[in-house]
Amino acid sequence: MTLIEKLENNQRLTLEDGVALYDLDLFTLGKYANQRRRTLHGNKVFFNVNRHINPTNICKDICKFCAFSANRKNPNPYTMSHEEILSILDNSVKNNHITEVHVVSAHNPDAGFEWYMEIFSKIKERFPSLHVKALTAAEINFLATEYNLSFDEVIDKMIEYGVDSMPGGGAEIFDEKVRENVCKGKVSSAEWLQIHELWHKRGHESNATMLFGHVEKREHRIDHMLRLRDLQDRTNGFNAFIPLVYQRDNNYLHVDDFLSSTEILKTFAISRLMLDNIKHIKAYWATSTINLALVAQEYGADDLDGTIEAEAIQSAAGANSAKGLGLQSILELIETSGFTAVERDSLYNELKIY
Ligand code: V47
Repeated sequence: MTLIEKLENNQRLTLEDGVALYDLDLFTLGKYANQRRRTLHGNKVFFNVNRHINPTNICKDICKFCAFSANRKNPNPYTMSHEEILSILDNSVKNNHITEVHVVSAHNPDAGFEWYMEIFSKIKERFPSLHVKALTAAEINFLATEYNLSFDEVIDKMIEYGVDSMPGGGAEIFDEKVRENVCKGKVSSAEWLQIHELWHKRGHESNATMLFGHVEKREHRIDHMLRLRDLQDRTNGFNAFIPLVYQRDNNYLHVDDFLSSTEILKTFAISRLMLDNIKHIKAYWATSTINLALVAQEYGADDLDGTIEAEAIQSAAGANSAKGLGLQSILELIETSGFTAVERDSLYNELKIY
C-alpha cells in the first residue's frame, strides 16, 4: 500500500511513514490532517479559561533549552509563598472566572516536599470547583529522587492533596541521545512514560508534550509520537498532544537553523495523522504564536490552550506570551478565522459553544 493509500484508508502509520509524510507538500498533508480533525471535531476550536502559575524558578537540573531556570542566564531566583499563590488565584477566580489552574515549578531542592504538595489542598479548600492541573513527570521524578519515595508514593500524595490532572511537560524529546544532549540528568524517557502510565492506571488523565525545532531530527519527532501512541494503546489516558515550538533566547542551546512555518505546520499535521488514538492536538499559542496556532487549526490541531494570564517559561526564552491572552481576543480570533469557539474544561467537556 502506498503512503497516500494508507492515508485514504485511515491505516495506522509506521515510523518510516511518518518520516515520509514530511516529503509531501504542505497542502496534501494538510488535506488529510484536516479531514481527520474535522471527523473528530468538526469546525470547533477548543480553548479554556485558565491561569498558569510557576511557583519557583530555582532548579537543580540544567536543561540547555530552558531560560526560565534561575540557575542559568536568568538572575532573579524566586519561590512563592502559598499565600502569594492563593491571592493570585483569588483575583483570577473573581475577575476572570478561570476554571483551571496549571501549576508547574522548577526542581527546587530547598522548597520541601510539603511546600510542593500542600498548595494543592489549600487551592482545593478555597476554590473547590477549580481544576488543578499540576506536577509534570519531571517534577514527580525530582520529588521521588529528592525525598526517597517511589513514583507510586508521590502519585498517591498528589491524589490525596487534590491534583486533578497532570500537564504534559518534561517530555522534551524521547530519543535518548538527543535527550542526553539537551537535558541530561532530568527524568529519562522511560521514567516519563512510566509515571504517566501509573497516573493513568489510577484512572486519571494527562497531556503529553514534545519540544521540537532544536537539535532533533524529523525521525526523532516521529519516534516520540510513536512511544506516546504505544502507551496510549495501553492506557487511553492522554487527552492532548502538544507540540511545543522551541524558543531560542536566553538559553544555552545553540541552534543555527530555526524552523520554517511550513515545517511547524507539517509537524502539527503529522502528529494528527500519527496519533490516531489521542483525541486532541493542541497548538499551544505561547510557543507557536497565536497567528500560526490559528492556521494550525486547518492542519490538524483543534485546541489553542487558554487565556493563561501569565506565562513565564516560554516568554523567558523569547515568546510573546508573558501576559496571556484575553478571553475576548481569543473569541474574536477564533471566530474571524471561520471556526466555532468552544470553551472547554480541563478534560475537554464542553462548557460553552459561542
Ligand atoms: O517541558 C522549556 C518547555 C515545557 C522552552 O499539559 C520550552 O496542557 C519552548 O509542559 N522553548 C513546560 N518550550 C510547559 C508545558 C505545558 C505548557 C502548556 C500546556 C501544557 C499542558 C503543558 O516548556 C517544558 C519544556 O518542554 N520549554 N523551555 C523553550 N526554550
